[in-house]
Amino acid sequence: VKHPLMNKWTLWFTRPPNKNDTSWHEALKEVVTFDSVEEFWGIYNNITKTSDLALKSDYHLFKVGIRPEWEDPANKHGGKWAYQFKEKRTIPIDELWLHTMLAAIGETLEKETDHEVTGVVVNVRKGFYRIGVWTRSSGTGSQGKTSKENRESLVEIGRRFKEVLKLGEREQVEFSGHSDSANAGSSRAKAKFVA
Ligand code: M7G
Repeated sequence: VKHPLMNKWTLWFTRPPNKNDTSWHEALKEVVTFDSVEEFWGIYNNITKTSDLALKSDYHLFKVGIRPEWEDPANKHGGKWAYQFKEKRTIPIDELWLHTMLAAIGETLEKETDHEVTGVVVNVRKGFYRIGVWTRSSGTGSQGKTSKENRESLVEIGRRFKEVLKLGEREQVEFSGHSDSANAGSSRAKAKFVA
């Protein structure tokens, strides 16, 4: 028996860029699409652990049909909640990323009536690992919601994400809009809100 997921998901991988790359998009590859719990574990058990990936690699797990890029129609008005783990040697990144993926495919990152989450990402960088949750909107109002209601939905996602990562009271996840990231030329743009 297969236990179906609420949504179909696609796993993507960004390999470290090389000098012949002409754009960011070239390093991004679609890996596999699945829609059951059993398929998820089959894939998870057969791919390289995040802790074994080379620097500048990423995994992206997105709802089918949505590319893990700012330019995708589902992301272009959106943003992301993110947290950077700087103690690379001691933090259990494989477990944290697994829990983030399980929360995504189990649909526990948001209220059932919200349809904000487009995907989750882990970045392997020189001084840190970063885990992110991408959303369709960025707090300016969407899907018939006022900007206040929209921000409340996003902050609820931030709270839930923080629980998944088991962060303490003093730690904060930060939300930033992708258009800010694109303009800043980096995803370390100024946070619009925190949770
Ligand atoms: P990052 O991997 O999000 O964070 O962005 P980092 O700065 O900690 O490595 C790194 C760079 O990758 C950005 O400055 C962009 O050049 C490129 N990049 C990342 N993303 C997610 C996108 C994207 O969605 N679209 C485009 N065009 N470039 C991106």
